[in-house]
Amino acid sequence: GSEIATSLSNDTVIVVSNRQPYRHRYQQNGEGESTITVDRPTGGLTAGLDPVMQRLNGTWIAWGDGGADRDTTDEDGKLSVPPEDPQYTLQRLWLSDSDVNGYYYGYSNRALWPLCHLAMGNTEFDSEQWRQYRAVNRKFADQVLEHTTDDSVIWFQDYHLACAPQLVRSQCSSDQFILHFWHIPWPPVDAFRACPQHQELLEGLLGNDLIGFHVSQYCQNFLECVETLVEHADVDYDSGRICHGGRETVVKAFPMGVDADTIKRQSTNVPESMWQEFKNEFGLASDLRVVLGVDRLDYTKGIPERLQALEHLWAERPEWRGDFTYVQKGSESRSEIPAYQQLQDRVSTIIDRINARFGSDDWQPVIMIGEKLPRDTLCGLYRYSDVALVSPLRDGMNLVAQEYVASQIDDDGVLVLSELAGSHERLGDAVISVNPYDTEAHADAIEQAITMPEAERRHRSRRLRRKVHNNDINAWLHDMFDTVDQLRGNTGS
Ligand code: GDG
Repeated sequence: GSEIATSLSNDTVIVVSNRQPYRHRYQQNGEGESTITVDRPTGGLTAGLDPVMQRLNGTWIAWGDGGADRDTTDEDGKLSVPPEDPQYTLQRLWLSDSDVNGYYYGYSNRALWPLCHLAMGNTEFDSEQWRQYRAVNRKFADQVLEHTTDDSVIWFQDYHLACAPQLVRSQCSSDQFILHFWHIPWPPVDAFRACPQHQELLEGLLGNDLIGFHVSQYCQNFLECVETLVEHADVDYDSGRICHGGRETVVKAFPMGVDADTIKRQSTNVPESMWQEFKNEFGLASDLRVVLGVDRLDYTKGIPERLQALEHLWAERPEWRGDFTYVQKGSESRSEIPAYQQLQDRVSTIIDRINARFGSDDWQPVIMIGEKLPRDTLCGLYRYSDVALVSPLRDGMNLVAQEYVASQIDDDGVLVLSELAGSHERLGDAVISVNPYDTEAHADAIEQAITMPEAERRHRSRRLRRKVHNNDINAWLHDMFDTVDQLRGNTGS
């Protein structure tokens, strides 16, 4: 890998996230004995950041979950990782069931997640959950302070930790640099002000020296929230600088990328025979075309809207019945929360209806795959599918769209992408754009994708792949750490 931020010396970087990069699990073997296995980081941020942390020998603080996690760490929750070749410290933080219910399934995912995605109907503001959210943020902040040295760079991840930066800031000197990457959208001020805790959330985040969002619109929204809702804050929109309480916070867009080279290699290594086996396993005829969707089962991903567009297409244009099957790779997510159970039920109902309405003895219109697939199988699915449908109603970035592009080593797949996903900002001019709420236009877009001539598919795919490779996860990390260097007064390299 290439060098990142040469001015960062060893032991200075502290990453703080809800999810940990290595998770231990007990597993029963054939003889009924239990052994401990470790889950490696897969995909997205953890996979991109893990090699950087290995080089920098830093510390990663995260929620440690379950008995096997406890049994693999020392008394203080410390573990050197990767387990077989220790390079940096994983500091696990223990939470009670009540903490997890209040902080994670409560305030994070019933208040902040729907609020930031403008799903106001799913938003609950519960003051007890808020207290638990703040208390858990305090626990994270205390752990950070335990590990902080004079020149630490402390990097918070995401919406689970909005209060922690200010809690850390108020107890350490200004030599430490605190940054935060917010992985989901930031809502416009008119929506955000509905949150009873808006003031504390903004003040928590203003403990950071730098806040990153995926796209400039979220930065703009955040700056407007600060200007409107925080007293005595000066906002400069052009530079993204906020002055408050004698300190400065910079807000900047860092559109996240994927590990494009690894995805390319993985999809190259998947033989055509694997694809035939996959089709056999799921009862798909060998000459049937496949249209693909890959999502967590989340109400922000626009899955019912996508299924309705497909239903509309098969109803209005029967010539497409039997031409392709839609494969929905949908992993269950946050099932403890009623809105997620409702979404799962709704998706199943629509799929059953479509299959009953159009299916025949030798063709099933929609197939649902619930199990988590290994990374290389997923890359194979991306590579050999004819079309991918990515139709969120709102999405911070959406990495599936970029992963699909990076897997198109034969340059023949077509991506239909929602205008409401962050990734549309970069990929928009080479995909088929869609407003997922407009069922007829959505159906037209799917038809356009399945009928696109080969020359146009190749042309678009090459352009998309270039964008995704030029703006991969390493470019993102570089960009972020370069900005940290500049703001700390180093020129970096
Ligand atoms: C949040 C923001 C932002 C899915 N199924 C399987 C599997 N996946 C992997 C995908 C992809 C990841 O899950 C999903 O990432 P997304 O970006 O699409 O969506 P969120 O989970 O909502 O992520 C989002 C992201 O944070 C990063 O900032 O882009 O906007 O909402 O990597 O590949 N991976 C495997 N098997 C599966 O079955 N191995």
